[in-house]
Formats: sequence, C-alpha cells, structure tokens
Amino acid sequence: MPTSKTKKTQQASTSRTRSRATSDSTHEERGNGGELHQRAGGDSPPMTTAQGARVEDDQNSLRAGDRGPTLVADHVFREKIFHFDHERIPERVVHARGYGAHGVFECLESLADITRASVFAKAGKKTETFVRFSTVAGNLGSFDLARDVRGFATKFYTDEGNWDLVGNNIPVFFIQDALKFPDLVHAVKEEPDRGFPQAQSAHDTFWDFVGLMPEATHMTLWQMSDRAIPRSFRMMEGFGVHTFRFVNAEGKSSFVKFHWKPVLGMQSVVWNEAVKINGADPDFHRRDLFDAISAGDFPQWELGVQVFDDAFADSFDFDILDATKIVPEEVVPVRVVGTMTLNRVVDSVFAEIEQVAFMTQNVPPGIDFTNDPLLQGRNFSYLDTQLKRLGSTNFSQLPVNAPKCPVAHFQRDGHMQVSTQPGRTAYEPNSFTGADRGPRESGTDGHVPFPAEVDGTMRRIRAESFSDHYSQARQFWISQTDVEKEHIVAAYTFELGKCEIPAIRERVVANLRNVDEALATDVADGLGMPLPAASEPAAPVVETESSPALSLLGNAKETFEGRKLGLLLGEGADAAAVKRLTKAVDKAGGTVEVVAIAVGGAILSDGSTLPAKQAVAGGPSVLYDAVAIIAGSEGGTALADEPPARDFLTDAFAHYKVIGLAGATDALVDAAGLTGKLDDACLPVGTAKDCTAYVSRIAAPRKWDRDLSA
Ligand code: HDD
Repeated sequence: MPTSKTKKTQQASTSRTRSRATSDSTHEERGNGGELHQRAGGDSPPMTTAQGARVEDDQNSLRAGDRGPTLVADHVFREKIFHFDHERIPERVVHARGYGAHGVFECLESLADITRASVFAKAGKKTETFVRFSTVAGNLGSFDLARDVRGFATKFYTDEGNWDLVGNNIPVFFIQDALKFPDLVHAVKEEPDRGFPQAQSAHDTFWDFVGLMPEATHMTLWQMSDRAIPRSFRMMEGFGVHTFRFVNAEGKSSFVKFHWKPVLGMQSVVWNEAVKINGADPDFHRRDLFDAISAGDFPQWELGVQVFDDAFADSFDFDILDATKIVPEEVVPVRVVGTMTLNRVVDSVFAEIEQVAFMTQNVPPGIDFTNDPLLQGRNFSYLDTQLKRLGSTNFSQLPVNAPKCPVAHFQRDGHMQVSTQPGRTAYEPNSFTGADRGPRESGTDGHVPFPAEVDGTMRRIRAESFSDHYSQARQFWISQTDVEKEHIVAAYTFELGKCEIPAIRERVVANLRNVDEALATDVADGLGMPLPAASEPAAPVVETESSPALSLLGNAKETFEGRKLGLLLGEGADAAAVKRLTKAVDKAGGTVEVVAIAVGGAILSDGSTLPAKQAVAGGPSVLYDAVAIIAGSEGGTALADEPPARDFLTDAFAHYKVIGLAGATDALVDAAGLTGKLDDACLPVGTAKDCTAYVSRIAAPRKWDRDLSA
C-alpha cells in the first residue's frame, strides 16, 4: 500500500503530467507514439530505478537535442538495459523445460518404527512441498508432448531440513553408472555438428548409444510405451528410482523405494495425437497444470513405499543397487503412507520454477543413501550444477530453495549473500558465549550416516550382479496389454526409422531379440529389414512372471474426473442438449470446452449465443479427452464445409476417442469419410437418456479395438 506521503507525490506528479500534456503536447506525442500514458495514480505503485529513485519518464532516453545522440549520463537507461542484458541464466543441462507448483504433503500413518524422518512422524502431519515436472532432452523452449521421460522432482520443506526426492515418471534408468551420464545426455540431445533434432530421441546418436549399451534396453521399453507421452502431469506416476534407506531412531536400516500414484489415475495420449498437440498447443502440460490448480481442481498423488530388508534384498535375482531394475509390486506391495496435493501455482515462473534447485543429496535424518553407483554420482553432480546455473554458493537462500526450519552455520559471505550473519565468531570450536558463540553441533542428533560396512579393492569395475540387462525388460513387455504392445512396436519402428545408419537399427533389433522374438520381428518388419541375429546377452535371460502393475491401460481408472470434453457446436445447436451435457460432464468432475467455427461462439436453438473458448481451427480434437458435436437441425453442412471441423472429427475417430453426436451431423460425418464406420463408441447425445449413456461411456477407456481400416 502506498503511504499517504507517496499518495500525495502521485497526485502531484499526475497533475504535472496533465499540465505538461496540454502545454507541451508535441513532446508527449512524439515520445509516446501519439498515446498519452497514465503516468501516476490509481493503484499502481510508483515506478523507481533498482536503487529506489522515482522514474520520471520511462518512454524516452536522455538525448542531446530532440534528434541527437543518447547520453552516457542517462543512468536510468543504462541501469534498465544492463539488467535486461543479464536476464537469462543457463538453462538446465537436462530437464530444461519444466513447470511446477506448490503443495502440501500429509502423512497418513506414523512410520516411526522404520524411519526417524520427521515428515513421517505421525498421521496428519503436514509438510509443505514444491514440485517441478519436466521433460529431459528438450531445451527450455521445446514442446511438452515430446516422447520423453518426465522428471518428477519434489522438495519437502521438512522441519529437519529439505528433502528432495528427484525422480522420474519411469522407475528405471538408462545407465547403471553415473560416469556414463554425460555420454547418455550427449547422445540424446541435438547432434553437435547440426544442432538438431530438438527434444527427440528419434535419431542416430541416441539409438547408437542404446544399441551399444544393452543396459539401456529395459528403460527404452518404458520410453517406447505410452508412459513417455502422458496426457497430463496430473495423470502420471512418479518414482524415486533408486533404492534408498530408511533408518529408525535405533539406527536400524531398511531398504525403501518411493512411488507416487496419481489419484486421477494414469492416462496417456497416442503418438499421432502427441505430434499434433505439439503443434496445436506446445504448452499443453503446463497449461493443464496451471488451469487445474487455478480452477481449484488440486491434483493429488499418493506416496507409496516398498520396504524390505537385507535378507529379502538378497533373495532377488537382481541387484537392488542397480537402477535399471524395479522391485515388482507383486513381490513387495506398495504401502501408501501419504498424499501430496498441489494447491498453489507460482507467482513467478523464473523466481520459483527456474530457480528451484533440487539435489539428491538433500535428505533429512531418517533417510539415507545406498551404494547405487548412479545415486552416488548424482549426489556429486547436483550441487555443482546449481552453482553453474544460479551463479552463487548462496542459492539455498532463494525463497524457493530456503528450508522452512531454522538454518545456522558458519558458512560465510559469498556472492549475493542476503542474510546478515551476526556474531563475532565464524569458526569453531570457539570459547565465546551468548550471541557471539554461534551455532553448535549436537553431538548426538542430525543426519548420522548409516554405518554400512565398506570393504574391497579399489577398482573401476561393474559388479557381476549388474549384468542381466534383459530379464526385466522382458517382464515389462509380457506385462503389457495387446494395445500397449502395438504402441511399443510402433514407437520402436518410428524411432529407428528416423535413424539413417542401418547398422544402428540392426544392433537395437538384435538386442530386442533377447527381450522377445515377436517384438523384434514386428519391429524388423515395420522397418522393412531382415531380422538380424540376436546379440549375445552378458547374462542368461531369466523367465519371470508378468507384473500387472506395469501396465498403464490395465490399471487405468474409469473416470472423467479432471478430463476435458471438446464440444463442437454448429449454428442452431439444441440449447437444451448443450446445457444437459455441460451439466452432466461437470457432475462427472470434468470440464467442457466450447469450440465453434468462430471464437465468438454459436447461436443456439433458443436464440442465445454461447461464446466459444476456441475457434475450431485453434481447438482441434487432440486437445480433448473426448468430443461431442452438436449441429443445428439443418446446420450440418456449415460444419462440413470447414476443413478444421472435418479434421476435428476424423482425428477424434482415429485417436480411438468416444464421440457424441447430435443434430444434423450426417454431412460432417460424410465429409470426414466416416459414413458407415461409426461404432458403438460414437453415441447420440441429443436426449437426456443419450446424455447419461454418453457421459458414462467417456469415463471408460477409449475405443481401443476401433476398426481404422479404410
Ligand atoms: Fe538428474 C536434473 C532426475 C540421473 C544430473 N534429474 C534432474 C531433474 C530430474 C532428474 C527430475 C530435474 C530437476 C528439476 O526439475 O530441477 N536424474 C534424474 C533421475 C535420474 C537422474 C530420476 C536417475 C535415476 N542426473 C542423473 C545422473 C546425473 C544427473 C546420473 C549426473 C551424474 N540431473 C543432473 C543434473 C541436473 C539434473 C545435471 C540438471 C539440472 C539440475 O540437475 O538441477 O545435475
């Protein structure tokens, strides 16, 4: 709020501006392109320089003469341009494109018997969080629906220090040893001699690396599945990936794997849809999160843990320190221990989403590391990268990074130190007293590293127990539904089809033969190449049971909650049908977005105009989970004459979506080439009964067995 003194100054300057505008109108008009700006008053705070000096004129730099050169004496100009020239910071080397929000974690039951982490101390305990979702390969300005792993990084501001759970939406990783991370990233990013492709794994260098590193095979199956093209951040799982430790107050350790399960259920789009969403709305995921939270539809995840002990870990065929492996949920069930609700969008994308610094080494007492070589390497890397990006060792003082518990240490000074560090001493031990004494270690409490025994000969080596690269890849494959398998085959075929070097394709398919013969054969057929000889696995492939938890479609939730219906209206659309449908979808927890030929909307049967959110040219059906088209009683031809309206229907059909139809839609159906092809997922929505049946159908899965043949 401006003080009364400032208000007075504002009034004074307003009247001065006004009088100048009349007395010296030539000056004003030249400076402002003919428009007179309101220079002060209203609720706007007074504009100042960064030093707090009031800015008198923000339109014109200081010149010698009306048409003369700009003067170096213009410190206002100099300061403004200086700051602008330095606005950008380096983008993240990976996970550059992301979006985030604030939230709260609530513990559902005390885990005090297995961890002393205060965040899990008792049921009902709440801890503030900040989450950043991201794609991995693309640059900051890339599109959201890239086929890619999604980052799912959570900062818990616990009362014993920040805990960063820096995970992904895929529970395994491409490589086993952090030493290979720069190679992996260089392989997937744009090729260095040409600077493309952007945000794509579909190119030679990525698949060359994968073919030569069979340990990546398991993760590529996940990456080729629909998990890599999620419908929404709100509808994907998250995983801590590594095996961590829980340590209780007695110092007893258990192994733990962390899982986030979306309350809205998992959902993905299909590849052709993803490609088109990237054109129609490159910000699809960030807009979705922003819109949902802004509308009060707060997304939620359950936090689950898989906890097991050393003896149990030893009973697995694989090494729990190997990040290319999961612990199947059927073997160790996921126990839900908390919920996280994202309930606040950021105020500033830069200050919060861009400057948030996640670090795997941020763990509170009660959570500890294992010797997973990928995790150990990450614990080294994340601190380094923050200094590069944020430019100061004091990055942890930025509001989004600052712990919400007391912080006291003898780390001093440095660039951009914003806290005034009082007291006479900055060392310890010291013998001062009172305020001059400074903080002291506890001697008993705090993060006491779990005293794991360490022994061995120093060598650069990959443990023998890490050598099975195919058994779990096979388990993932056999756990998929037929539709998911088709999508995986299509994705490998697409991606390898973008590789120009035949030997690269061959090597990957040769590795896939160790996963499944049918998978390898179908991919080879899709690529139009002979099936190569299988590569030699480093360890025998172990036949495992399928794990139903690994299927996305098999675990899809039957709901329209949090989903969006695209309602395309023609002129004269039945007003009652529109109203009924909107109400029913709203009741089902979804939203309706009105699409019309023009964004001004459509005139309904009752003469009212319903404004549209999108003109159909800018609101294609790929933006919606299901669609309905309500034409007027004679209005079908108008829609049929609009190519984007035809595409709206053709694409919805090709993407297996449930389609609602009412009014005179025959001409449009015909123009879309669908006469005689509409199936039982193309339903009428004209009457109240139709509407009920349609809304219950859109909660169910898409029409996956739709006949798309000509
Ligand atoms: Fe990483 C960012 C997740 C392996 C080095 N990583 C980053 C982010 C996520 C992950 C979600 C984005 C955080 C944000 O939103 O700011 N990374 C993973 C997972 C991995 C993994 C799940 C394997 C299990 N990462 C990994 C390795 C290394 C790194 C092996 C290096 C040795 N990761 C980084 C980084 C980044 C990063 C370079 C870039 C920006 C940042 O850290 O803050 O340090």
